[in-house]
Amino acid sequence: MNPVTDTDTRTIRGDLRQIADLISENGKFLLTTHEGPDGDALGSLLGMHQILETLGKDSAMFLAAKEFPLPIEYRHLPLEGVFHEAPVDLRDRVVIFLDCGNIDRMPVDFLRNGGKLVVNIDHHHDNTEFGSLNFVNAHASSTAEIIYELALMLDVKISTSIARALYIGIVTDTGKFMYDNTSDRTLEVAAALVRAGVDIDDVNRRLYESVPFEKLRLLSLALDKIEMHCDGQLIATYISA
Ligand SMILES: [Mn+2]
Repeated sequence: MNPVTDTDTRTIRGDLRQIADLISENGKFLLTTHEGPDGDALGSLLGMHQILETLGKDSAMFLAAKEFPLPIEYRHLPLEGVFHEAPVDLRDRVVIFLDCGNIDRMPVDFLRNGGKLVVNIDHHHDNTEFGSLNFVNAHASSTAEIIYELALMLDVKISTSIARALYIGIVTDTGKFMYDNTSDRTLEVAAALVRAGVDIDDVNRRLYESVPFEKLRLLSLALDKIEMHCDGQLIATYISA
């Protein structure tokens, strides 16, 4: 089998409408994402949580305690309410994994089999479809972009706060709209989020321009030791304690 063809024909797996219906039919949710969460993981988590709350659902977010404190660029996100343990009514909750290509990226047993059902929403082409219900769109720039489409299906008005969370997911996973996963649809979604009130200058400053002094020092140590190999095809460096 030609792996390229196989990937091409399976870039969209599952039906987002089914997930929208499942959300409409259920009242309680527990959301999570992969360990070592990045901007898309956290933005999707927070955006989805707020979308569910807008629908009047009971939504809880889970991240392991070891993830805190988050990297400095994400500390401004309103994640104070995140659970670090299983909620007592876990059996009644639909567990939704966001941006998680395989279930081992969130190695917490109760999330796998403690809830009512596992839903998996992601954009990694190699997603293992571990959920009872899966939606994987490898064309999407980010999970946040998929969550925006889901919000449209659910008729949720995008508040500035939802927009900001989803925008952070998109801007980080596209390398500020520079990677080739940035599609015309990605830019349309980003434009809609800006219309919903995202302050892109503020987001940019918090994500990219508030570099701690210690991080700059580390960078300077690394740059100080760069070596060129293979006629300039490879530049390497190292940091030692
Ligand atoms: Mn992602």
